[in-house]
Amino acid sequence: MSTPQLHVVPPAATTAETDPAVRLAALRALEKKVLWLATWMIHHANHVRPNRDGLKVGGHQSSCASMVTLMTALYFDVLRPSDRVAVKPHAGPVFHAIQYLLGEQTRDKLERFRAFGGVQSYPSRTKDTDDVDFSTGSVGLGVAMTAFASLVQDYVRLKGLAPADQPPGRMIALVGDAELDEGNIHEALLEAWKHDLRNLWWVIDYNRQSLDSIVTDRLFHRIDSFFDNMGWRVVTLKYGRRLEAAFERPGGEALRAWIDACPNTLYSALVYKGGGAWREHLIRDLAGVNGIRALLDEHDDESLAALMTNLAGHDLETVLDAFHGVADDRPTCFIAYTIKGFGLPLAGHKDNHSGLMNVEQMATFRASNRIADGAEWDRFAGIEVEAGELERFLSSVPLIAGGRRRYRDELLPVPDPLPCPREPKMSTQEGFGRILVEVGRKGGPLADRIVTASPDVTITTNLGGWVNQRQVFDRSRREDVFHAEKVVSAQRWTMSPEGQHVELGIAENNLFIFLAAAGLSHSLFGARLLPIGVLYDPFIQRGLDALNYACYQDARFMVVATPSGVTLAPEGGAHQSVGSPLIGIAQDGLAAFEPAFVDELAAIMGWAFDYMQRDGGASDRDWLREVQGGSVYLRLSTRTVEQPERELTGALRDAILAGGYWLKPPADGAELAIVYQGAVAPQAIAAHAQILEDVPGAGLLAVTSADRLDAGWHAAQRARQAGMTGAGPHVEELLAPLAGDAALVTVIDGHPATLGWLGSVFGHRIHALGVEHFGQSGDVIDLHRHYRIDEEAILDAAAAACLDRIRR
Ligand SMILES: Cc1ncc(C[n+]2csc(CCOP(=O)(O)OP(=O)(O)O)c2C)c(N)n1
Ligand SMILES: [Mg+2]
Repeated sequence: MSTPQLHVVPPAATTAETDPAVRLAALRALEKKVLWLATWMIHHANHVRPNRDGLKVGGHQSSCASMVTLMTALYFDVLRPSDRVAVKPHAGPVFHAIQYLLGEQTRDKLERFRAFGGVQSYPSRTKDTDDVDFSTGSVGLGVAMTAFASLVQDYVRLKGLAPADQPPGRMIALVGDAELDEGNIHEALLEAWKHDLRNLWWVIDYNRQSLDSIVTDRLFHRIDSFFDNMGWRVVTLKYGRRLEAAFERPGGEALRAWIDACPNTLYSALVYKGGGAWREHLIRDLAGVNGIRALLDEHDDESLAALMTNLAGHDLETVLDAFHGVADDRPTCFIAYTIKGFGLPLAGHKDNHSGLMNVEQMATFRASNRIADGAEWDRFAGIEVEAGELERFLSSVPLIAGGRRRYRDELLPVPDPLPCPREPKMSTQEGFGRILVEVGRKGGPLADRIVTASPDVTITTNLGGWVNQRQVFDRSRREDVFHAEKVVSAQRWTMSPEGQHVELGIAENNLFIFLAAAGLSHSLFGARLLPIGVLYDPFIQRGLDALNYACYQDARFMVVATPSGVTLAPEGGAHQSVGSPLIGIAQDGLAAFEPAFVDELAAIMGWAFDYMQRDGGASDRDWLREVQGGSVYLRLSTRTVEQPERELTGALRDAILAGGYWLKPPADGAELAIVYQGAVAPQAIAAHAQILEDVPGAGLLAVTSADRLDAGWHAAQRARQAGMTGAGPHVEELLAPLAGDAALVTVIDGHPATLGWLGSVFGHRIHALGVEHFGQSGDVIDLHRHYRIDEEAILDAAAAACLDRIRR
């Protein structure tokens, strides 16, 4: 097994300032300033800015204070342009204060923290305008994102896709300690170990507080050991320099032992109560220890409190030394002991998570920061270092030295049309696998930039052919032992840096976070990838928050979910998806399709590869995201379906992409139409043929995307409200030939509400068939009958619709 050499990140460069004392003084001043600005930003939003709706604006002054030292050290000194950081969501104001000091954020936005158009509640790549690398908010996801970003960085670097002059960066998560309760972090940790990831730092803000309470004392040992188990270096930053010096004095060992043994709850309570309380407890417990009395006598209450809270996570020099001390690419976890609310009167109180300083507390804090009235936003007010010197220091910060950190890459041409396999009968799942194999066989830039990934369902989703052709990605080269031993198998998987398939363990969260990272590769690493994630449709829900997270960051990817619905029949019960078409409609940033035929699928995939690369920026006029682009969800099936013999005309292709077309057009003024989406096409076709005997003008509408039809309809309505009278949505065009009082019988292997809304477009009567209950095992015939989505059910609904019309 050989491991190709990735460049190791060189030891972190420090700021250009060479005099360590000057540098430290500048960093100390900035640390103080950052705490002030973050605290003030939240205070201003809650107590100064007019409040129009009576709701508490909120913000997390204590969570911010906890991270100020760590983030000051990183952003103003340790980070380099290639590094990427996921900031703990509740430290958003700290991040934006730093950006403001670096000249990357405006005062106006800070003043509008959590207001419309201002700084977002939690760091957002898409909604904030400063240099957010990864969005955070739903705790745990940003942390995992750094692991998959590291994987993607390796992927593009080992293939030589990243710009040659760009050194590798460290993917850094600033983690709240309670975030470690989120299972997705542990899933990611295991996957990171399997992929032997490098250049990954997780900095844990170990303030031993969550939202509700103080975390258990024993947690530290667990944290330490599970990172250690995964091969990470663990650097524990426990005590600051002042406390370490005190431990060297007579009685120091006893003092250390006392703090080490102090329960988190008591430590927090004493932090909150202050010097007098520390003194009382130390006298009670250590009075007889030689040296303690002298130590207490030398400190007044204020300096005793400062000493006892001198944890390493608030000790700038210790933090800097620790970060600069890591010079290799081994994944490293820094456990930094901190105090939630450090430096604020909220410090240590167990209820401080949502606590806000009151006006009096703020006045005292302002005085201690020497900030005059009206100078609250002044970058240099109250700072002890001379402004010019600080300005010079700021302009030499390595992170901003290279300019813009959002990269671009060229667009990949998409063959038009994509190759489409021709068989009399096929399933969309089979079609998908074969289209991909054909794309791979033709080769070229598009094929080379496709990266597939699957959570252990590569073979069962028909991706095996593509993987045989393009092989599995791994940082190391590993032969396929079964193949080498001449064991017959349809799969031949050699692993190497050239491979284009990322095989993941069975954790759908990881799949979606991988797609988030790979789908941002153009922006993060300057190398465009076209990621395709393949999973079983029902398990989208397992990773739904991560899917939402990926879309929220505007990552670009294709999700292929197959098989789906009750049509996967014998697999049965819990494996059947009901609500996923509604997810497809509701999920922002994701265009959802459910084709019935493989030629439709090929057209959609060709469009999707282009759509995934569009980057026209968001605009009010682009409600369908035609210019902006987005990600794509394909809901496919294992059901073998007779394929239509046809060549797609341009008009038909456009209709497929807009969401639907008449497979059998209705007569003008027709009183009935059958409308289907996806794998139920055969029974819709059969029922329609029968209905024609009684209702000769009835139409048969093929919906390829309820999502696009719905989005187009809403977009057109909004456009018309805005005065653009010519805006006509595709769905109106489709339904226009029908009589005003016509009935629509809709059918889908999924929730009936997916198509039920079609009745609202022109007020047509609707009979919506679909699945509303948990599935069970059976064959397709039994299950379609049971859930009333078979031919008979369609005929019954059509008959009811016609009777209904007569009765009216
Ligand atoms: C998935 C998710 N669940 C719940 C929350 C609500 N929440 C926000 S912060 C938090 C606790 C954070 O504690 P920790 O990570 O230790 O950060 P600290 O505030 O102590 O710095 C919770 C439960 C959330 N943001 N995301
Ligand atoms: Mg915490």
